[in-house]
This record gives sequence, structure tokens and C-alpha cells, in this order.
Amino acid sequence: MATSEPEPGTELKDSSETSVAVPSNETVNSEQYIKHPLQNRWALWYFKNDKSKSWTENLRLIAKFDTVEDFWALYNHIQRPSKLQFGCDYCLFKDGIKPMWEDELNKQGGRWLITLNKQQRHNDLDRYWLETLLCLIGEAFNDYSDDVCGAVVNVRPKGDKLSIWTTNCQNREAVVSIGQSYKERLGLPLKPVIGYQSHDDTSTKSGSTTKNLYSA
Ligand code: MGP
Repeated sequence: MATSEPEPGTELKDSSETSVAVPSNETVNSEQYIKHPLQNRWALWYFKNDKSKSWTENLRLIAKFDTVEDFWALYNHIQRPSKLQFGCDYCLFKDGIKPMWEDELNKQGGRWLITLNKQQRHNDLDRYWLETLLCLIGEAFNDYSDDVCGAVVNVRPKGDKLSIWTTNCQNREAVVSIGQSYKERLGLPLKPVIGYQSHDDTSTKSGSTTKNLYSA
């Protein structure tokens, strides 16, 4: 049934002749237009392995965002990790922190590392990465979210890797709690355990493995 709508912002008379202000559409719907702010502003980086360039030159900033809506717009616009070429990475870091060991806020830090087997590229990689992103932007680590610097996904022929980087590997309580929550959020089984390694050890390693400072 058609009803005649008053113009936004006009006045209506009710039965007792009292004037009732009808708010404009702008006021009524303003909630729809205000984007939902995130606690932090985040930067998404992309790494493409071009052997003619240095590691740092291969790292590109894609975009920054600080609202839920802008996160989804960006996420929906870009390739899922499983569709990237071997050797590529995505990194999501707090604005102001570069996704590299050398950054002041990473220097003393380390990462929780999850290594996937080859089958997991099809079964788990994309949903684990999305869950990792949601953990970060949703500040899922409670009191310890301030310790989080960012997260990385590495797409590699030998098996893909996901990691959450934290700012100081000496902050045992924070690091361990973040690792436990991360595992829970991904729905990983208790075994195998995941390991946390300092960037210092990773960047100076001589063999193929780095010792775990903590496990969860
Ligand atoms: P990688 O991309 O983290 O892992 O590091 P990948 O390709 O699986 O190799 P693996 O050694 O773990 O088996 C590959 C190489 O990229 C490192 O050996 C460094 O040369 C370089 N690299 C990686 N990171 C994260 C950094 C960084 O933060 N700073 C600099 N300068 N180089 C880095």
C-alpha cells in the first residue's frame, strides 16, 4: 500500500495538533554512513620475488585502512594467497611499522610461525590467512595486542608459512599468550606445537631451521 512520506525535515501535526519534528533522512540513517573504526590503522604490503632486485625493493605498500568497511573493500579486491605466485608474500602491519626485521619495533622481536604442508594450500591457507587478519584488526589478543606488530603469509613451493610478528621476544607472558590465542583462533589441534623464533636468530641462521624460544 502506498503511503505518502513527508519530505525529510518537515513538520507533521499529530491528532492533538502538537507539532512533531520528523528528522531528516540524514539523521535517521547516519549510522549507515559512519564507517566502523578499527583500533589501529593498518598497512597491507605485497612482496614479489624479482631476482633482479633487492629484498627491500621487492616489498610494496598496497594500501592503508582504519575501518572495517575499508578492510573488506581491500580484502575483496585482492587475490587470495593460494592464487599468488610462488615467492610472493602479503604482510599486514600496524601503520608505521615496516614488515622487516630491521624496523625499530621488530628488531627485538620474533614470530609465531605456522608451516603448512602442500595440501593445505587448497584446504587451509586462505581461511587461516583471513582468520589471521581478523585477529589483528579485531585486536584479538586482549591485553597483549599492543605487542603485535603484524602478520605475514609466505607462498612457497616447499610449503606456505603464516606468522604473527611481535615486538619483543623477552615479553614471555605476552608472546606465549598471543601464540595460544592464535592457535585457538585458527582451530589448530594441540599437537603439533607451533614455535616462536626471534628475528635475530632467523636472520642469522646458518641451517634450514631456527631454534624455538617458545612453543604453544
Ligand atoms: P623469507 O622470505 O622469510 O623465507 O626469507 P623463505 O623464502 O621461505 O626462505 P627461508 O630462508 O626461510 O627458507 C628469505 C630471504 O629473504 C631471507 O633469507 C632474507 O635474505 C630475505 N628477508 C626476509 N625477511 C623477512 C627479511 C627482512 O625482514 N629484512 C631483510 N633485509 N631481508 C629479509
